[in-house]
Amino acid sequence: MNPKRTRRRDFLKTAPVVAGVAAAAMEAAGTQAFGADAPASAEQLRSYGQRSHFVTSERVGNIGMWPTTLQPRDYGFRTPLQDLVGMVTPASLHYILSHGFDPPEIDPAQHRLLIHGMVDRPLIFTVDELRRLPSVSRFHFIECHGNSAVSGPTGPPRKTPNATVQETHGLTSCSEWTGVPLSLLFKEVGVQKNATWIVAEGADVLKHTKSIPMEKAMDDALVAYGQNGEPVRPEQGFPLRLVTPGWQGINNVKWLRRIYLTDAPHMGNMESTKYPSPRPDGKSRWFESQLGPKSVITRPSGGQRLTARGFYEITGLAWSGGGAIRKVEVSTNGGQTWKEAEVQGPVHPKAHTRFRLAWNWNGEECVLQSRCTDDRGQVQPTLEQIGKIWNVGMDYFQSTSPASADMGNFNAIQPWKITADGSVLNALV
Ligand SMILES: Nc1nc2c(c(=O)[nH]1)N[C@H]1C(S)=C(S)[C@@H](COP(=O)(O)O)O[C@H]1N2
Ligand SMILES: [Mo]
Repeated sequence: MNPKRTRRRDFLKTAPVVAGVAAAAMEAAGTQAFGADAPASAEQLRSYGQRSHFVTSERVGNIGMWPTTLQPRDYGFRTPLQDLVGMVTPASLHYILSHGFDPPEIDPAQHRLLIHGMVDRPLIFTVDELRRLPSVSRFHFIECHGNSAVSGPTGPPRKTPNATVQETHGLTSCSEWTGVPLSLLFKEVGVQKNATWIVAEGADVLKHTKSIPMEKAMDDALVAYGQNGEPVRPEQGFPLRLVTPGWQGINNVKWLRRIYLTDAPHMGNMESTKYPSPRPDGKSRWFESQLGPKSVITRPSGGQRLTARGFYEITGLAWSGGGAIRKVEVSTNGGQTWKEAEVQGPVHPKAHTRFRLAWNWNGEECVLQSRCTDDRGQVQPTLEQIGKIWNVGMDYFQSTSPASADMGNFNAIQPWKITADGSVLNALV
């Protein structure tokens, strides 16, 4: 007999229990829902759709406020990964990291992109002119390199037992980006031989700038005007943003208005002060731009509760700045043994990839975790392995010192502990 079938049938034995719980929960939710906000009018829904007003999943801004003196706004807003299905993040739930500022108000008809510096023909493009050029659409994640590491108000989420996956991993999102390859624009302006770096600048208050090596710019960078089938959202850089697939979020300059070609990195504000995050082994972290392989179980995850023993689908997301996800393994016993999870299509390079594994919870305490491998053979490390590379012990990860709170490119395997009463807790540190 097909072993897969047998397993599925075993799970179905427990189905009545699951269904019973669900029916009761639905009834409770239904009663409450009548008190919720009034739904949008049918007319409003026809002109531009909204989700059902019963759906309340939202971004949470909990990194802390900085710089408070200029504009008191949360520094970052995290994506509710626990509520997402599939591999696309709705644009309205894409995480936001704008260094504490509201998006600038930009009229796309007035907006210009200037490309100059070491070029034969400096050029200015309108958004309409860019839209006339050959375009590409590609799925890519954008992840802040501080994801899973930077502090929240209660300290680094990695050492907070009741942290949710939104808090531990919510600074990554995945969209279909549409735009013009930067290499094509560079053909138009004529790149000079000595131009080895580009400096991209945004139109925001801080004039965010980032130096990027020419090699990356020519490889797969995009000047994007589209996100998930519509114009890029204001918080994500409307009307133009740079997309640097698989590289630290900071390179994906929003409200893009200028690209300067030069022969050395520019060392702008963000790249020379907040972002080099010195490693504990004393090495600087300048231009360590590509993000490593990373995955996390989003269901069940921190703060959720298993209501009864029996069947659950374990599901989550995997991604790598190095390429496409080739394999995801899941352990339900704290890493003693691993099973290969089903990698669910579509699988795109440098994009979130959904995985899932059928699981039967026997009601006992256990630890769930996932580990991914990309198509370069890079494997997601454990916390212990990261400690070895950085030459620190586990006590380093316990500490709340600013240096350790700021560590970048943190891609450790994330364990979730299921307690006997079904609670799900962060078990990383
Ligand atoms: N112009 C501009 N671009 C920016 C930023 C910014 O503050 N201003 N933040 C950067 C950082 S640190 C990150 S992680 C990503 C976040 O992109 P998102 O807000 O679309 O998620 O944008 C990058 N691009
Ligand atoms: Mo970032």
